[in-house]
Amino acid sequence: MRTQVAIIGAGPSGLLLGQLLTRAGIDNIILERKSGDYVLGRIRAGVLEQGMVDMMVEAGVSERLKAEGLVHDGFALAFNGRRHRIDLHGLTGGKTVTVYGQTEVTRDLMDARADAGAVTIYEADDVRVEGFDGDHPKVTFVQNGIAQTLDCDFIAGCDGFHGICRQSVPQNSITEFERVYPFGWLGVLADVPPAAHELVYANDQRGFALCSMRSSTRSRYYVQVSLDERVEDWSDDRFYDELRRRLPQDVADAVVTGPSIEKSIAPLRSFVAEPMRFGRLFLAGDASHIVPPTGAKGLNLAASDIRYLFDALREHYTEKSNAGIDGYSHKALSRIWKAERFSWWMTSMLHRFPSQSPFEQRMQLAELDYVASSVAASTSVAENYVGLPY
Ligand code: RFL
Ligand code: PHB
Repeated sequence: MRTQVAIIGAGPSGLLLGQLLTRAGIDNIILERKSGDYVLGRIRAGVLEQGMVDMMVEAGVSERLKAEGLVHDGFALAFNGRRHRIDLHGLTGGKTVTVYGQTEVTRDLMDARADAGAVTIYEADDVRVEGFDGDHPKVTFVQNGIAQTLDCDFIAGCDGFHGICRQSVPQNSITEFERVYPFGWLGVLADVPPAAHELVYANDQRGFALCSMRSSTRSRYYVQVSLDERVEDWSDDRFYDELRRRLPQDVADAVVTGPSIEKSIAPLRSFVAEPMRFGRLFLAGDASHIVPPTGAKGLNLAASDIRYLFDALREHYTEKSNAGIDGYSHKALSRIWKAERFSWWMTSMLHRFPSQSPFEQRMQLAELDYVASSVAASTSVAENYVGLPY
């Protein structure tokens, strides 16, 4: 088998890159370890920056996003019995975010790929990437018990945090930076109308809580939990009780309860691997960096990586220039580190840390009070939340 770009992973990064390449006439094959249904079953991100929405338009997959996505002009920070609205639209000269689930993004991209007749090999086992330091990289894998080889010009490692691409790079050519947080998020998805029209991020004595949504009839809620909590110990009733206790009274009163259709605990981590290019292997998305979800940046960073990577590959094939390829890692990382900073800062400001002293708690509240009382500070939050320019 041969293709121009071998893409490892059919998450949002791999599918978006594949769709853009296919539309530009650049041949690509995606290899995915799981089944398509399994990938679609993961409930993850819900907030898209304008830059990501624009890329979905460019990829020709924005019809449902435009019809069903909810445009949000602001969100609320709740703390110490108060609420402060970050007016995204007003503070950024008209920018907004769009609430549209990662599951839907993935579904739209999978459907478009199928329509275009581009190849995705699901349930590909034992995927290995080789020869990327020379001119003839290849990917080997096992399909239905049969060993296969895919020769290619480039390999795009879009295989997420636990993927094999990053792990295939010699240890002395990669540097990793990491912070693991001493808590996780317990998330519930339920077919009930959202408690508030806009997202509410709450800093409470009992821990962080977030009210989010997928549509006017589907809510997504999270509460901070310690890492030894087990999802089996959280009945829906226990979850809603805990959520309500952490929210401002009027929001708590507006929470409509209903059976959860998904419930899971996600650990929180900040992580960056540098660089993102190793000869003819590129890393993109969660394969090269992780942010805690508090800033709603993970999926959006995957999209900005693909912006730079797609432009670089298109330049290589259509303009015979390697400038984009040579600049990819530096360009992507400078945006990534700023999103890492924002996500770390939002996480630090909004969660209860087990080791937190009374002084540190006061510092959190002072920080929130400052954001709420300063247009400059609110503007900084808003411009990061809507997404820094590509
Ligand atoms: P993915 O989605 O992990 O996809 C990687 C794919 O690669 C496959 N794979 C392999 N395939 C072949 N061979 C191998 N050896 C392979 N190893 C792995 C995997 O099966 C998978 O299909 O990475 P990608 O595409 O880079 O996308 C990244 C996003 O999924 C992620 O950043 C976001 O979900 C993060 N995130 C959020 N991001 C936002 O921008 N806004 C949000 O509101 C937001 N909320 C969240 C989140 C992530 C969460 N969790 C559970 C981690 C909320 C949560 C709870
Ligand atoms: C979500 O809806 O899943 C969501 C929204 C905002 C975040 C994180 C997750 O910051």
